[in-house]
Order: sequence, then structure tokens, then C-alpha cells
Amino acid sequence: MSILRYEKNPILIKEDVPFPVNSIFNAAPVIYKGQYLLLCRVEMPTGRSSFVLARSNDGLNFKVGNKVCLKPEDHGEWSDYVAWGIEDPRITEIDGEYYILYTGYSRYMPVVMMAKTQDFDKFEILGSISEPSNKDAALFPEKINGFYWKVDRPSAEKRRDMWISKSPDLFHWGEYRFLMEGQRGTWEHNKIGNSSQPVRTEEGWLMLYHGVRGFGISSSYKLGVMLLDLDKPWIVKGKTSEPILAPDCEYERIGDVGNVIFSTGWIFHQDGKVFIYYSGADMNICLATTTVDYLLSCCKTHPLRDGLKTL
Ligand code: M1P
Repeated sequence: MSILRYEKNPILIKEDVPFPVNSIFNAAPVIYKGQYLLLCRVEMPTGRSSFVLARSNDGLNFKVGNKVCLKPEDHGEWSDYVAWGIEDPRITEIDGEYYILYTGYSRYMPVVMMAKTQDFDKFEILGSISEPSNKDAALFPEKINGFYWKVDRPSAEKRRDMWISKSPDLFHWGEYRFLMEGQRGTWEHNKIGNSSQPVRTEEGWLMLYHGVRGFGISSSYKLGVMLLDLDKPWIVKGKTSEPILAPDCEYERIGDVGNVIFSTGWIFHQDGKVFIYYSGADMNICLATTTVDYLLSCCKTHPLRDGLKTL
């Protein structure tokens, strides 16, 4: 099996939201008490984004909540850092608590924000965990060698690469290391960024990422997958040479930002099936299905120079 688009894509569009929005996209999936939840970004008519929760019993048919569940105005002392909106959540469950890393936008440019919830009803805002400009961050679901770990994408000075760092308490981060940059002259030429929360497999940590290539005034966002060493997660053990999902359908090619496939998370099922939730053209929420085995096989298609840097 490779990757299959769900035949009824897109599964959510702005008309499914019971209040006025410009778009619904870039949703973080999680299974909570047997239900599939999507924490979705909604761009409000002002052009600033908030989050709304959608619920489903089968992962295919979702109902969107009646009101936003997290918005910039909820951020109290952190309001200045999210004044232009909150974007692109990624959820990681650690010891029964659900941590959400997301982008706070403001005149300071993007910073990584952190919140947590136990029930997806009440959210505790924990504050910023990066300097600007940084985004596309996700936490590993367990401690490795006694530390929490996160991946992110510094974007100041036109940076184009992913980094990894560790923390004793999720707030104080250090030992920053280069993780991976896009291959020049390929589909990921201009920049890459983390897409999903990392998931443990027998062969290593699997992670989705997006690769961007610019064409004149436009660019194309495609999805790739990479494998990190279980004990030394700064070591890239493998990656795709080709994208695993690229804009092709009309709902991926035409929209607010055309030719974009962007994901902020996936669900791994016990039987090896994987649901990748993604958005087309920054306008909707879609589903693609695949398997752990296929994703692992994709990570063996690109030769690596020394296990750390790609060719
Ligand atoms: O338009 C595609 C995506 O562009 C940005 O992502 P990144 O900074 O990783 O390139 C974000 O604005 C994202 O929300 C958007 O979907």
C-alpha cells in the first residue's frame, strides 16, 4: 500500500463551521476517550486565527464545535505575542496530559507557544517557549535519556532547516542541534519544517515534514517523512527522497494559498494503519491513509552521508 486520499475529501470546509470564518485548516488530530478530535485552525473574518474543536466517532465524519475553544484574547499576560492570531497546533500526549505547541503571531513575528489540556474543554496557556522567529514545533511523547525533546524550525535570517533541543521541564530548552535541511535542487529546495508529532516505532521516531520549493512568485508545499534514532533523536536515520504526498487535486491546488499540502499531525492505529490529516491550499481539512510499514519503507529511499547531514 502507498498513500490513499480519502474519496470524500475534503472532510471539512468552511461551510461546516457553525459561525463565520474565512477558512478551516491545519488541524491537530488526537484520539481522546475513544473519539477522534481535531483541533483546527480557523481564520476568522478579521484575518486572525483561533482554534476550534471538531469531533468524530470514525475519523471520517467530523462535527465542528459551536464556538472557538482557544483564541488570542484568552492569552492574558501572553496576549502581546499572539495579537495577530494563533496558528498550526500540534498535539503530543505526555503522561495523560495533552500538550499543544502552536504558533503565536504578532508584531514580534512567530514564536512557539505552549498550552496543555486534560479534557479538551479547559486549556491552560503555559506561554512562549522560543524566541522569534520560530515555528513548526512539536514535542516528543516521552522523555529520552531523562529529558523532554522538541523539534522546531527557526525562521529568522531566512533559515530553512529543522532543529532539535532538549529540556528538563518543557520550559527551559538547550543543547540545540541542527537536525535536517532540504535537499538543494529538489522538491524541498527552499525550506523544510516539521509537520507531525514524532511517533515511536521499532526502527526509530517517525515524523512527517513539509518541503517547500519556490517557483517565481509562488511555491509548492509537499509532505515527506523522516526517521530519527530512538536514543539519539538528533540523528536522522532515513528520509524520503520523493514527497509522499504532493498537490494534485483541485482542493489542494486552488485556494487561499495554492499548491499547498500542509499537515500538523497523524493518528497511528493498533493495526498499523495511519491516518494523515492535512490541508489543501490553506482552505480545508483532508485525510490520507497509509501504513507504518509503508512510511518506514519510504525512509529508506534516500542515501544519508553520515547519519546527520543529508546529501
Ligand atoms: O501556506 C502554507 C503554510 O505556510 C506557513 O508554513 P511554514 O512557515 O512552515 O512555511 C504557515 O503560514 C502555515 O500556516 C501555512 O499553511
